[in-house]
Amino acid sequence: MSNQNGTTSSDLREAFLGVYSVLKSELLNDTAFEWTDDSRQWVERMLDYNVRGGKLNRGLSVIDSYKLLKEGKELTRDEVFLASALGWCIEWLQAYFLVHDDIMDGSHTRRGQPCWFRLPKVGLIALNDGIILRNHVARILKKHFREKPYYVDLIDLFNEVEFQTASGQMIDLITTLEGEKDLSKYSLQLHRRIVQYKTAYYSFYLPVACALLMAGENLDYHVDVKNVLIDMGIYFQLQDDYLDCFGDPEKIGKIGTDIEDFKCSWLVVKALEHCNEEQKKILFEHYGKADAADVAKVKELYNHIDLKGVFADYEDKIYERLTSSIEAHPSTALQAVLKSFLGKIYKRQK
Ligand code: DMA
Ligand code: MG
Ligand code: MG
Ligand code: MG
Repeated sequence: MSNQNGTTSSDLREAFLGVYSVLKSELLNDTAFEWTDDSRQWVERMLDYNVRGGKLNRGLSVIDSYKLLKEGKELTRDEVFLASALGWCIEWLQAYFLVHDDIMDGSHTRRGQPCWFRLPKVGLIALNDGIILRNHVARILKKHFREKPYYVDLIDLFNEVEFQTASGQMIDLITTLEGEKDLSKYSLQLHRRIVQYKTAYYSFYLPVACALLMAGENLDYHVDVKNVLIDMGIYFQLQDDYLDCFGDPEKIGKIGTDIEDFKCSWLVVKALEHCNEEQKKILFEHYGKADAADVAKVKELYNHIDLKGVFADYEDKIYERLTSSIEAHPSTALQAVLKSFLGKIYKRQK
């Protein structure tokens, strides 16, 4: 994804990538485990496959945000390392969620390659790999932040956000249960609840909260920043829902499964709003079926009612609304943090 504000200079990006190698090597030499060549190779391959290779937006946002909070003051090497390590903790956490999400969603590809669990040698070992990824976060935090005054707050932050995300995943999944497939229960309100929990906290609030803690701030005083970030996260997941159906798989690196999976996607909620009775029947008949012909019917209907146009209008409105809430914020440093986030996702294609 392009960084329209150019806030992460290429050397910060390079420093960030360098920290990955340091963290990986520490984890592969963790003395709490008696390593063998096999086990070390497994973890290394698992990390390179699942942690690297995303857009790294969430991870890079921590340094970006920290730098903006410091209002342009040059960061020390130590600060760059620590902000990068926190950024990587978010990337690790996300890798854990995605490895499990792809199993639960029955997905085939992720980041332009087969989902980890689809590899013949991996299969359901991927479940345990997910748990290891989550444990790595705690180990990175312990190694590098144990002596910091904000260590307890960091641990608590990661725990809270993990709980919120897992709860969001739960409601995303239980709304699709076989035998209870009833489109009429799908509403914008339900959609908002799902995406706020499954995406917004870990993708948007977490990076900024990490930067704030590193800068010595008390998160209780930043509820308004949190609210704007959650709205931005909801907008981001709405784009994810849109791209699941209309995005270019080459660009987004994954093939959508929301229609097959009977997901409470923003698209189906909006379709229900714009359909006449006859079109609704088509939707009820074909939504949530694995067959390509059923999926095609649903997509044809989406085109018929011009959901792309509905989305484009909505996107403009959200952008305006978010911009004005950002501009209402008293701190210019925090305004810059929030604007940088918004600039990175507005009209994204991947
Ligand atoms: C993603 O929801 C949420 C988490 C916590 C991974 P999703 O299934 O829509 O994501 P994707 O489209 O990337 O599979
Ligand atoms: Mg998924
Ligand atoms: Mg999912
Ligand atoms: Mg999706």
